[in-house]
Amino acid sequence: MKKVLILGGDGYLGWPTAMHLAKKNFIVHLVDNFSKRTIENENSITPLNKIETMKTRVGLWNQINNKKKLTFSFGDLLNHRFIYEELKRFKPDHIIHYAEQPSAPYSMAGRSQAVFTQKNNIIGSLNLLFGIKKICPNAHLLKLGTMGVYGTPNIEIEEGFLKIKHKGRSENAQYPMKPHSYYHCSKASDSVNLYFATRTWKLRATDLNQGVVYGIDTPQTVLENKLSTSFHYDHIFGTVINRFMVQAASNMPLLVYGTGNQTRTFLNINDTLQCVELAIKNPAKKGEYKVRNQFTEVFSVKELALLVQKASREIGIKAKIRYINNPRTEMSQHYYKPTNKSFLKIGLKPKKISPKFIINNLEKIYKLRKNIDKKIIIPKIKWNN
Ligand code: USQ
Repeated sequence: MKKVLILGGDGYLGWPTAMHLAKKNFIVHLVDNFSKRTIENENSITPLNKIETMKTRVGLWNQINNKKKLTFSFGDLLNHRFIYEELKRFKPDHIIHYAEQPSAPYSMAGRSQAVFTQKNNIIGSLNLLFGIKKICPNAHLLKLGTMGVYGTPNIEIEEGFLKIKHKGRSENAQYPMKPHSYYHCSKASDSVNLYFATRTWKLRATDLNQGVVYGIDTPQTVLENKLSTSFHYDHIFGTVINRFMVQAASNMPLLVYGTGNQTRTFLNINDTLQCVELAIKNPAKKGEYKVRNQFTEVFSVKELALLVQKASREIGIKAKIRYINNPRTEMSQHYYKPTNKSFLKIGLKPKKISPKFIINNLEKIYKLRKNIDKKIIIPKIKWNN
């Protein structure tokens, strides 16, 4: 059985990925430093549903699945000795690296948040690369990247590279990066470092340039309430579709930033699991830096608000849409044409967003509505403050 090390195992994606891969007969070990929980505490943010400690969740999973046990270590990638020890002890075949500060607004809150984000993400990943080189150079690294590294260019978005011709000569260059925030800049730096490590040390790495994830449940999180994953709707960690659904369920207007014509890529949390499994089964070769754009659909923010509004009406919720001044600096009108052909080629079957999906999620959120704290919904962080 293949061994998978999941860094960032306590998070929105890390925890469901761990259960999914354990179910698929991988031996899974998780690592986390709980830095997201620290940021939650510092900002008085709680996820919609109470999230059990890692110890409780791992213990419960192991009780239910006697033969597919998970293990967990507490530790920080900024401590290179810790991650070296983990690699030595566990000897992973694949390493899924989610262990980064994931919020664009948090990274734009001020100097110390921007510095924390870049130090945590870039140096943590660099320590990991040195660890892999020293201890397990044949392990396959799957690094969670972001579609936001590309920005919104006026040409089609390819997967990681762009063939350019200049003064009669040509080059396959890393795709030009124009990140949306200091968080997205940290992912851009990671991508440069990853590509360098595969060229120089012949490591094997896949950069998963993921779009905006939405959804609450996976087949494993619904087995028991205490196996839930952290679903955020606040202005720091909440992503747009999840926020719109919570706003509708709590009788608040759907808050569209700016004109709502800004367009992004999206995917269901279950498709994150599908993509990660496909990327493991189709690994990068030795010395290869493979980039896969990980999304299933493209929408403008306004289209999403209208989708959530329409589905809400089907169950008697009269959600309003409110266009507010955009707290971010982003293009309000732009060309946007990204490809996700590399995942489609290896078998991705997209679960597209549907009114039924939105209604199911709204009903679940409605049951938890007493937990909704409206104070943490209004955006407070401005890109330009
Ligand atoms: N937006 C609204 N209203 C809201 C929240 C967001 O109109 O209440 C708009 C934003 O202006 C933005 C878009 O929705 O144009 C997406 O914002 P988001 O907060 O859902 O997503 P973002 O900040 O881009 O970051 C999220 C994850 C990040 C991941 C990224 C993928 O937090 O970890 O890397 O999605 S991507 O957007 O493709 O870069």
